[in-house]
Amino acid sequence: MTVDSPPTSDAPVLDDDPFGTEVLTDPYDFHRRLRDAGPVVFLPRYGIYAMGRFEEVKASLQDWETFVSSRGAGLADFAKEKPWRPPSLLLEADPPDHTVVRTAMNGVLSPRTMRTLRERFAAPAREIAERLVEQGTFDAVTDLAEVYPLRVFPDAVGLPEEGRENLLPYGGLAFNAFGPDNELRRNALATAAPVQSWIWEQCQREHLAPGGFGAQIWEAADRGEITHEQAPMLVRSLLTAGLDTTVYGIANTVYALSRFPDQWAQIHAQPAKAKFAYDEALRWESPVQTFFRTTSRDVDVAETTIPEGTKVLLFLGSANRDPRHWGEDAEQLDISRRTAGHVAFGMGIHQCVGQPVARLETELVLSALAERARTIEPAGEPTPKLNNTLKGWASVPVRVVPA
Ligand code: OVM
Repeated sequence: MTVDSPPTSDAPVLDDDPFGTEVLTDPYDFHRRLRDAGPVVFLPRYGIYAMGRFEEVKASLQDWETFVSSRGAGLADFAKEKPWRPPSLLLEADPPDHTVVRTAMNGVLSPRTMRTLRERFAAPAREIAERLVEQGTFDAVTDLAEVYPLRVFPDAVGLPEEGRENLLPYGGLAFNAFGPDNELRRNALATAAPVQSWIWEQCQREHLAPGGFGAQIWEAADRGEITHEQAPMLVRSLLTAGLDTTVYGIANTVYALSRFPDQWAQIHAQPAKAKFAYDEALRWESPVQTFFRTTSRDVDVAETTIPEGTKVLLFLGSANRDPRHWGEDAEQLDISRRTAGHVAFGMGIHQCVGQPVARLETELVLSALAERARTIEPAGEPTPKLNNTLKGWASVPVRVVPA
């Protein structure tokens, strides 16, 4: 093949744009067609391969030697184009480099750290839930999902108060930047410079309060687990991936439960079931819909040979609804389902390192709400929020009836 010939493949082909408004707004019909077309599908629009079935998505996530991350987790191939920012040492790295920083990060975001945070995270969760239930009608995004993580997470990192309004835009930017050069990505990058420079400044040691995740990362450098050059980059990972993800996760969970009243009834009766509701909601509407990998060699998947150096788009959100794995009721929200193995947090060596924090936040705020609200129902049309990677809502009006 010459450089100018159109990319071709004998794999099944879909002409859809997975980053177009239609699919980003409501991806589920496309997911179905993607899964039904085959285990691996060619998308000529971008000259990439895509996988939407659970089995192949999971296998690819686990095979980090073939499906590498060091060439970027977005459409851009770092072997061919300059990344929009210095690559993440975690997300956009392979072993052995990845292993060292990941081990240090696991230490900071450990179960032991979570135990020390539980009480500090619980009080604001109760306070917010109480106020919203009293209010009766509220927006699950702007009054809850964007409020609670911002109350607890920046303090847990040890950030200064000033400039925190940059955090959500930066996360939105980073997740849009995984996509193609479309309007979402261009608009996000156009206004990025001041946000980026604020973020990088906060990653430096002098801005990070003692005891927080940020200071603990720097202490790991003092102990020689990582270098002092790596420390601010790992703080940057926290600031990139630690906030939007939980905002979308909480909003999507409340959205899901407000559409399945019998499932809310179960967590109202037993608020300890909030953690099962969270996993099932993440499966049902995964905040992180897609990640790319790049092939490090020619690899056969089913009947198709994917050539070396090809971008492969893995549809986490589609794998999580694949009836081949989850059964014919995959599109139903059922908090009693065995959700273990869902790929909403990824799978394998890159599986979300912040997962314990996300779980702590969501379980606390959801159980606080479930205790106080007997029912929850839609109180108006939700407004989608479009992002090249994240699936979620700008607004989800709901009404609750106090217990
Ligand atoms: C990072 C990172 C990790 C996971 C997701 C992500 C923007 C970023 O290390 O910066 O999305």
